[in-house]
Amino acid sequence: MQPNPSLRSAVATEDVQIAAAAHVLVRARRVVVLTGAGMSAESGIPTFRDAGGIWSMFDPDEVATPRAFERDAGKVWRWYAERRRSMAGARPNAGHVALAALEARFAARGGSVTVVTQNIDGLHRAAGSRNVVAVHGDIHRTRCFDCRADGGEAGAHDASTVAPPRCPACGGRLRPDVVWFGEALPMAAVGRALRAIRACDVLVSVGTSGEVEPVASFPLLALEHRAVLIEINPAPTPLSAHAEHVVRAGAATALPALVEACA
Ligand code: BV8
Ligand code: ZN
Repeated sequence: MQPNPSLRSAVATEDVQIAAAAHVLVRARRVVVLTGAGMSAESGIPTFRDAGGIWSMFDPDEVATPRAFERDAGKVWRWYAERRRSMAGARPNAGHVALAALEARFAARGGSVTVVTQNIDGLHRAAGSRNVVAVHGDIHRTRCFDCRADGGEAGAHDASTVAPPRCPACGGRLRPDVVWFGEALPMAAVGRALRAIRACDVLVSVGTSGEVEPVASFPLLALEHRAVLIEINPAPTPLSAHAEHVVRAGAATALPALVEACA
């Protein structure tokens, strides 16, 4: 008699979940790891939609849309400057470091690991990951709201400005180089991400609620191309039902264990 699936999943401890996921991952050649804010939670950077998250304290329509910037550019600039200040001490956690090690290991055997991240904190690159596609931009960079010219490092301006600095090319206002609601994602980044997703054998979704489009549909695209989906998240998401393997744990514990199990 087959064990009751809900009973089986209820008793499947984290170790069993990790072993099952590793069994698939170790046989893959091309892997995509899709990360969201939960990836950086154990680096001390708040998520958006968990209890007490960023959107429980701020209204995205007030600080994360082009309209918000047109309405009050100073308020948006200061909000991002405060977020940069609050993440200044954040360091890559063991999950980021494990992904960088996984990329090196797969490259050494002719495979690939591509990190497609919604995070704007730069922690994957800081951990040593090289093949990183930041589809929602980079909080540490600026560009011109008016002519889109590169505005350089954001930190260079933070100390003195309460209003957005001026664009060196056209005199317009600089903005954070991130993707706001209602804005298209950078085409080059999306192109790179979609190529990797269409070609991957395994997609590991880590620390994302799967609520923000178009990224929320990326794992389904991988499934359409016959990839195996693994989800690492302490909480269920709309993706969980589509995942062949689920690890109900935090990124900083699950990823090192998973990478270790693939050694
Ligand atoms: C677009 C800015 C079209 C950067 C962000 C109505 C009007 C306008 C647009 C729309 C609309 N309805 C729908 C849309 C589309 C909209 C959208 O999807 N809205 C949703 C909310 C309904 N999408 C867009 O607007 C996108 N653009 O569609 O453009 C277009 C096309 C052509 C031409 C013009 C326009 C742009 C989306 C990007 C928005 N930018 N942020 C910033 O300031 O950070 S959104 C924000 O959400 C962040 O980027 C974030 O990365 C992203 C996704 O959130 P998550 O990363 O998943 O984080 P979340 O907090 O939600 O979840 C955390 C998870 O981690 C949880 O599951 C938790 O359980 C887990 N977790 C917690 N701890 C841990 C953990 N996991 C592992 N380990 C742990 N320790
Ligand atoms: Zn300009």
